[in-house]
Amino acid sequence: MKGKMYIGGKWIAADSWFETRNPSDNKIIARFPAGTEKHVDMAVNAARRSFRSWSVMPPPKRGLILQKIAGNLRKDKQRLGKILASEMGKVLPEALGDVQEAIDIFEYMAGEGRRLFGHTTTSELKDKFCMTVRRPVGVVGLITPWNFPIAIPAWKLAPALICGNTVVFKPSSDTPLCAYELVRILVKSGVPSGVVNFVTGPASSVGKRIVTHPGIDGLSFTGSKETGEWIARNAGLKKVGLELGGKNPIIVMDDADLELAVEGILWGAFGTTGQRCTAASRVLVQSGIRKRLVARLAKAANSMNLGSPLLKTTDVGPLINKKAAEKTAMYVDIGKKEGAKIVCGGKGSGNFFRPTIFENVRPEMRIAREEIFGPVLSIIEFKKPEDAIGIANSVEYGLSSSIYTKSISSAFRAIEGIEAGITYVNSSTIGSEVHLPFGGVKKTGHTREAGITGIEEFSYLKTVYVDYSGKLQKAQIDE
Ligand code: UN1
Repeated sequence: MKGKMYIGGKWIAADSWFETRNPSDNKIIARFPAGTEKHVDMAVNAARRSFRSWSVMPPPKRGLILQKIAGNLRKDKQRLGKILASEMGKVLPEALGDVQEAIDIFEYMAGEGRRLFGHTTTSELKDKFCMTVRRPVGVVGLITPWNFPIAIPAWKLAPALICGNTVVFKPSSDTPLCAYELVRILVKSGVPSGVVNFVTGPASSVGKRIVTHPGIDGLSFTGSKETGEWIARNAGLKKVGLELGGKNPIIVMDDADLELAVEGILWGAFGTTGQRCTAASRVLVQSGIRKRLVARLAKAANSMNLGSPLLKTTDVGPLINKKAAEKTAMYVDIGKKEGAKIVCGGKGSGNFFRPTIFENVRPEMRIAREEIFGPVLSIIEFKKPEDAIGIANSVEYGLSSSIYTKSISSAFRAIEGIEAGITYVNSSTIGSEVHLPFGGVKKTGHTREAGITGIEEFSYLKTVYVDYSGKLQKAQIDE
């Protein structure tokens, strides 16, 4: 199968192609055009030309198109789920969840078309009215990762579109097929020509040009910290949204419900093969429950089945590609050299890697600080409750976090003390819902996506003063 780019309402190819493969068996699934700077320029021009007509369309009308997108995604959910599982490698129930997250955000944002609230307020002067209204940022560049190849583009497209922006969208080169299928649904649902432009190709040409393009007003990127830092240095004065890495802790207190904690840890650490920025990669466990917890985790992790994401018997799918498998293996070596003890896993084959748990991990070890983005969990022991918060905060990231406890005060201490954008109580670190803000602090970036904050990311507030006094009134000067 040969995919296409979509620019100015036309499906187009480029001079050369790249391949997208099934990470389970490395077979080629499709070929996509290797776009260039020239294609980005064409896409920006098309987005610019379509901006006026799209941005003046009443938002509830744009909302109707978003509703159609949600409906068409729902009709196609099973087919899309299978494509997603094959191209990205997450197990089918999770792949269907990825599509569902896209449906949810399009539905939520369709409703925003009838809100897009600003504020009204008072004036210090008579016969004067003050308010704020929301305006679109302009042409926005969306650069998305492979780990949520339909949901994350949707998280960005839905708010961008409802706010009246036009879009240049570059998907990860590991999952262009999922993105292509999403764009086809957008087109089928009535998104007008030029409003969404889809450019596939390498980060070094397409991505760079989007980040530095003078005709782009806003950027939204989800991906690695390194790329995020590069974007922050090179985007100039664009409105930039960054969603970067995580090293998310689960704190397990002595009084935790052990069964519940075990389930949540396995789900957070090994769901999506550990390839979520919200993945639980550290467990901070209190001394009294440590032995029992580790034994239970090791037993359960050892019995997890690796295999094709399409099989019902599979618990853990492959990593996205060879590089990711090598990176995971490298960190396992680093962990061993640092003196941590492997309690299960530690091995891989092809792009598959067994769920791996290290114990005797100290907070200063690299495996406890750096984002591995694979199925590797570090277990760190603590004694006093207050030590847990300190260890949780000892990394440079701050995306998600969790605490398992029966004590209300321990839960609230964690909510207050952990430096992270998200804290779960008695639940894992993954599984955000689209109507709540999603994002982090520290080197995760400070953007909030989804929910009402998705609207904030893709709009600006214009302050409006209406003076109906019929005379020049001077703020701060007139009595
Ligand atoms: C990500 O890994 O980049 O909360 C996003 C979650 C998902 C989104 C993860 N809803 O785990």
